[in-house]
Amino acid sequence: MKGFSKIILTIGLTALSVIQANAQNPIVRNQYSADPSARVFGDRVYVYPSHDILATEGKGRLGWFCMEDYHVFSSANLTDWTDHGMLITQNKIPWVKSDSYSMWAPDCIERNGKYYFYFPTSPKDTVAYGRGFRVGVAIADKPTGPFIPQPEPIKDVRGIDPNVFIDKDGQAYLYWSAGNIYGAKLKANMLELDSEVKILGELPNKGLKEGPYLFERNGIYYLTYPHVENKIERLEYATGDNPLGPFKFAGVIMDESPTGCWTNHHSLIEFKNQWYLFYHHNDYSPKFDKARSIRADSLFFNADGTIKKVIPTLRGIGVTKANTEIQIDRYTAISNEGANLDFIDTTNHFDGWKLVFTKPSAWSQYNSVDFGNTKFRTISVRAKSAMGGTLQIRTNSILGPILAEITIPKGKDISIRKSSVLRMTKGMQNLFLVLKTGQPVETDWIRFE
Ligand code: FUB
Repeated sequence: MKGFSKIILTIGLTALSVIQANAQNPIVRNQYSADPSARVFGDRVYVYPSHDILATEGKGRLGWFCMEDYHVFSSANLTDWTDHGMLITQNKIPWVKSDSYSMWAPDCIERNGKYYFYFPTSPKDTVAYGRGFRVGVAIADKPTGPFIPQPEPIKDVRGIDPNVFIDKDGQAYLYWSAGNIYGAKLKANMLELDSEVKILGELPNKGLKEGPYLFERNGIYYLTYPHVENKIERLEYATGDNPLGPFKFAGVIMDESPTGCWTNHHSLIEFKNQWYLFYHHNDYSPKFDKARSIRADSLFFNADGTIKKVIPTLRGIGVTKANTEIQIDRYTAISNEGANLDFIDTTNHFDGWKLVFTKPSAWSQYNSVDFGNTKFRTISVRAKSAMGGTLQIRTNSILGPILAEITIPKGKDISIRKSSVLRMTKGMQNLFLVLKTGQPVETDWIRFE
């Protein structure tokens, strides 16, 4: 899977467009991204993540989180994402230590046509502001900026992971964490606290809690947060009748990472009548879990308002058009045996992944491919096979109608092979790629033309 085909980055506050054709997990393919705070503004979803980079000698702390700025990404269809470029950077904010590399998990909210961006980081004047993290605010007229930072951090807020919620009555609340989770009312100016700080202490009292994200649905206030119940973080939630609690533990939204990514950090949104969970995982950096990537999956509620646990997928969200590169390595499901994932280029993980079929009858499933009403006549497959092999593309199931068969000749290099479509199909389809004969066959993407 290739990353962005074209990247244009300018340092500044103006919007710019970097379009990514297909989205699966992870969503951002040309840089690390973490701690996604997703928001619906108008008819688009905006995601405000942290921006992990790798520390080097003299730049950040080796082996630790390293973040110097923020980007914002947006999408109208959850498939095509635009990187609007850098929002703010550590050395352009009056109170921030310009080489702290600690621009951690942010949030953004709209009030009366203004956008308020909240971010935690280290102050330069530790006498005035103390040693730990403080939370700053930057304000813009548009969700993509330009954001103008306030000259000072918010008074009386010490900690990380700010999250803002505005209730139906217009009262705004700020939440943050510092081992525990804290909350307070915000004044209408969104810049100052308007109540005592409350520790939301009814949550499980053992193990780190951070990354609060509060929302309301059908009169229930959901306080969601990562918590170290065992050894690493899992996403949990608690519910209550009031934005400042008391909250009662209600369950787990997502289990701990099966591959050991220590942090998880999330947000939940409803967009076009479907709820989504945004979270992160160290997809591009399996050996170093402080270089993370944002993901999203659909989330569902039970009738009683409880949340169904989200099982992370590579397929993610959004519809893939049949005439785009369908990254079948971002699968919905694969066979138990004979199908393995690998990086295309082990020296450059941002080049993406390939799916290696090592056994005839091995398969992969990729859901939600839109064929519309187009009569596609050709299929292209980017693949290679050391011994040669034949792939089948089917719909509905591994035994479903065969749309195409394509033979990958014996060869050393990955290349694009074309074949005729045997059977036309229409509308939304779930596709199955099945290895008919031969092995191993390494596949990158397929595309209908
Ligand atoms: O990204 C740095 C920190 O890691 C965040 O602030 C926490 O929530 C955790 O994800």
